[in-house]
Amino acid sequence: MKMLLLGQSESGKSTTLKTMQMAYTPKAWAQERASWKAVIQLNLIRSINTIVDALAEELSAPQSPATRHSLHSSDEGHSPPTDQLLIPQDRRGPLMMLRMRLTPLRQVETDLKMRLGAGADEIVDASLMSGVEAMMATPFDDSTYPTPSRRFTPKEAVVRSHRAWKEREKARKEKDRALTMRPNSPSDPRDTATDVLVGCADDMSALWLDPVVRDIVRRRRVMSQLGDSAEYFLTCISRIATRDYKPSDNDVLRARIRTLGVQEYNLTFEVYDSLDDTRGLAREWAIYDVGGSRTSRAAWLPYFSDINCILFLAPISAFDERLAEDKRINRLEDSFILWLSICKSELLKGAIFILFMNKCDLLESKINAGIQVSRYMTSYGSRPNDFASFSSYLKTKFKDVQSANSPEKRAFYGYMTSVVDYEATAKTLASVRDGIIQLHLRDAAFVG
Ligand SMILES: Nc1nc2c(ncn2[C@@H]2O[C@H](COP(=O)(O)OP(=O)(O)OP(=O)(O)O)[C@@H](O)[C@H]2O)c(=O)[nH]1
Ligand SMILES: [Mg+2]
Repeated sequence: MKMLLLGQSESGKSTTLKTMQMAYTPKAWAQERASWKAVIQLNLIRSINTIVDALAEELSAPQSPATRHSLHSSDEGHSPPTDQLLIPQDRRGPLMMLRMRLTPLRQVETDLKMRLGAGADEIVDASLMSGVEAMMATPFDDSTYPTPSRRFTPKEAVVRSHRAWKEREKARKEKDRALTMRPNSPSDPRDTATDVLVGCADDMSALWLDPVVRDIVRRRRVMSQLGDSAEYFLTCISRIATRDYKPSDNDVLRARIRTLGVQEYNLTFEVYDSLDDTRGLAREWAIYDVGGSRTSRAAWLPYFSDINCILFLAPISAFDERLAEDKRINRLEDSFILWLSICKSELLKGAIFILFMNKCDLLESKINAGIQVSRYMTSYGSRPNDFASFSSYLKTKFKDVQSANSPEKRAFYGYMTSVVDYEATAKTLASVRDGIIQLHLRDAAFVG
């Protein structure tokens, strides 16, 4: 069975793949889990450095008129209305010191990025720099490229270069193990990232918990620049910034590293129901995980030709967000453009389609926080601003797009998911997998 994971960047494709690895190849996964430590450390450090940047800007910014006024009043001997100060006078010194003590994290961020390769950098807004073609929403459209051929894509190079970080991290872990097996051996002398993190643990917690810093983070909307897992890692500082930290499955599901190109995973299921498995359908799956940004989508087409199943992820919490690679485009709109194009693809007409309307947990939080959907999606009109109404509206919309654009009649299989929830996702995936196998067997019997 061949499955292709599709969807825009940060839709949750790689996270879904990790769930499959955890559920179906647990022994192989146990070997891989530790290699995610560096990614998690980088995710945490990047968040801390971004918060420090915001703090630094506020510390060096000219005082606001209200602040100037209050300082002036203070000069004249009146007590300043400190609630008007962005950073109260008595907190400036301690926060400057805190900032200085966190400086070593800059070098660690650079080093970890070097170690992990290009995927460690999030994509930046390229809309003003690159040509129009590079930023097309669907450069894989059948009509755009007549004859797909994997020979002409740099697949091998891309796969190798992307996998490289995992292989390097695994090799590092092996070396660490050999080193620490020696009697009286100190901890790995090369692991300066962990050393610095451990040294900065208390200051990182102090920064994250500081009410003044919290206020800066809120006012400057820092969390929205940081991706969906930043808060998770920031609330786990004391657990992660320790010398013997070992990533848990939940940590790995939250860890973010961008996928470059197309990655092929051959999963031989260690755990599977035997069903009717005479042809190994339930056992051997090739899964292709792609990079989802607009700059990566031209590489998808060669993988369309002999695929059995498309698992499409649409992060529905992103109704109020814009694409990282092109800030002019609303993310939900981009998901619909992608979905339409995938549905109408002639090359994919024989494939089973599964849709995950993902990040439901984040959608629920946004709606509970009072964010109005209709401000961002005018077609939603005056419908109720609650999770159930909006999610069912979207489900109908995705279904309508599919039935209006598929070259042949095809069943709609749509699921509401939060793929960082392992238990729920594993259950959904199990029923998806059984369904795919049964459909495949039925079609094979029909054809044969
Ligand atoms: N809260 C929450 N976070 C999620 C969910 N799905 C994915 N994430 C997080 O979103 C981030 C991006 O997920 P990825 O799986 O890396 O996204 P991707 O689709 O592979 O992105 P590209 O490789 O850039 O195409 C990760 O930090 C995930 O942990 C979800 O349902 N809820
Ligand atoms: Mg990915």
